[in-house]
Amino acid sequence: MSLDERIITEAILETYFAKFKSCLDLDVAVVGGGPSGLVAAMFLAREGFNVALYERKLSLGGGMWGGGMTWNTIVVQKESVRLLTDVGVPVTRFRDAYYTADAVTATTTLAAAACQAGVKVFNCVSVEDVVLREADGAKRVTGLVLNASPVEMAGLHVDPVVVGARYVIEATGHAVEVLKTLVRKNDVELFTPSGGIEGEQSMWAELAEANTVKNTREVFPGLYVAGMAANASFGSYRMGPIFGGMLLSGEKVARDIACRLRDRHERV
Ligand code: 48F
Repeated sequence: MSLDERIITEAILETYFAKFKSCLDLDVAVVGGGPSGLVAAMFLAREGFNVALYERKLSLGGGMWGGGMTWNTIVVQKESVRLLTDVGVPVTRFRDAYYTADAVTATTTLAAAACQAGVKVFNCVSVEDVVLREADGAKRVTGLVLNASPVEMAGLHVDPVVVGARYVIEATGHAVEVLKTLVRKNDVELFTPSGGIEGEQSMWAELAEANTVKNTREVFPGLYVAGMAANASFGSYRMGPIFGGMLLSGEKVARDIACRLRDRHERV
């Protein structure tokens, strides 16, 4: 077969920008492709919602690749095992309610499951801000401000572009970047005890895991937090290389947002 490099370029341009264009008016925009973001996006896409996931790095998976201290095994507790086995990740019982999985298999399989569910993934894209709108005296997050990660990394002065979303899920992990930007730039009060970002506390795996799921909720109109970002927002502990809470958090945020979207569609 003869090859024309111009057609290869055209194929990339047309296909990529058709995907981008189909995401200008999203049901849900997920920021961060770690375990919580991947699971959330996968469940919402399976429900038929228009879901995009934006990840700063080239690779999806966030902090899951390296297990603990680069030893690439992850631990999950019994109640979250089904979220791995359902997508085909082999899980082994270690002792009592502690189970292990290969970190690379878990990461790649969850990423593949999200893609196959229909999530539109934009890797190498950084979320640098949100879109805010005010109606009837109440502010709401209505979209995301995006830039190419290499632009951000090089510190180039290039303006971003914008997509709209009915709901945004912040799943950026410890950094809780989107919320920090929202609070820094705007006079807003969050649905947290202090009205601001409560901040992450030191290691306490048991409480942290339970609280990750409890803290997975709307933190500002239109903006949900999931995964480690939930504990950083509402103020709880870190948990280290146990990942059940991250997976359950992704499932919970997807369920909550799906309910609200369905309610909205029914009422329209
Ligand atoms: O940190 P990360 O894996 O988030 P998570 O789903 O899981 C946390 C665990 O990995 C671990 C833990 C114990 O289980 O505490 O840390 O809460 O993934 C967050 C992803 O978000 C990306 C980042 O590159 C990472 O892959 N990210 C962060 N900020 C942005 C972003 C941003 N502004 N724009 C796009 N992606």
